[in-house]
Amino acid sequence: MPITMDSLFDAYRQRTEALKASDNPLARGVAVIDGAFIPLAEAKIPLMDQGFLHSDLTYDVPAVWDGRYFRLDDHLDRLEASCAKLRLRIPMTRPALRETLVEMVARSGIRDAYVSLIVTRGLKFVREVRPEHAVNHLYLYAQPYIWVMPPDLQRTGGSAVVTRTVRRTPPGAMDPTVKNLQWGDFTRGVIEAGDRGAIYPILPDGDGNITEGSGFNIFVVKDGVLRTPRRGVLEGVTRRTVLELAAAKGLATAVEEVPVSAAYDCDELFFTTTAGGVMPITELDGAPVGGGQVGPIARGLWEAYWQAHYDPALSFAVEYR
Ligand code: PDG
Repeated sequence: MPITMDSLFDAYRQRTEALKASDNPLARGVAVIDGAFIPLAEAKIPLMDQGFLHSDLTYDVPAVWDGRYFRLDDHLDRLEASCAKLRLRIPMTRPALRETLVEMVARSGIRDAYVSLIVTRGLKFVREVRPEHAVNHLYLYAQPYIWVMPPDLQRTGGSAVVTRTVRRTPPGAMDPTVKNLQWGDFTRGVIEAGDRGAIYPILPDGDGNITEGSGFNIFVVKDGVLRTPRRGVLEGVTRRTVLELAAAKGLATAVEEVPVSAAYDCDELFFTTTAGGVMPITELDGAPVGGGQVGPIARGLWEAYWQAHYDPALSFAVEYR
């Protein structure tokens, strides 16, 4: 049976209701602190953690869908690469980390999870310690799946603006391929979008191109060709999945500079993130995108994206107890 929005969201709603009825103390979220699995609401960070004091950290977010981790190793590869760029080390071996991530989700009983791994410098500031001597901290948690775009809005598509008051932090100042929580530019973007009657901000780079938005990559579709910005963005795992799925459908794709004007002159526009998948945008700066309805390419990729979550080459099942 091919996946449709109706079938996917109906099955998801049933799993969510079962989770809400659960009396498992970890069902509303779980964190791993010093090797112990505790309810997320009770998890704390030490005030002196430099991740908190100076945002000296990197993180990654894989997801579990319908009881299956999706592209976990791709997320762990990206986290390792991010750590290397910041001279951080994950204080756990890869097999132990993988096992803990599976165990954490299994214990919670959460079938559809947003999973976060955060690596911080630790308790010593960079002025006090050389990176090779720092004792880095690792925080792990899982919570019920987060939708950057709520399911019902995915049916009609969301609204966005190209921001006028803020640009994306330039790569020379902060490397956006290192997933980070320095969200000052995105936060300003979200506030501006709300002020202008829209939901999502698209941040330009200040040189006439678009980059990304508050937690998602951006695709523009024109005459059947998909384009997504090359520079100034996180190299999203969802973006990569969509590029692969599009190529498998025989669609042309390009990762390159995408001028702001291309966003205003496109047939379809959509965003991608682990926290919500393929998110169609049908209104930009108050005007309809394409015909103002979710387009066929976005819809086809939406279906292929969720179908891919059952592909054993990309996902594996968590064994719940
Ligand atoms: N760009 C940025 C700045 C992101 O934070 C994310 C993911 C992406 C692109 C897409 O990457 P990927 O396809 O690998 O997920 N960010 C979401 C944010 C969630 C939220 O709550 O806004 C994530 O961390 O899942």
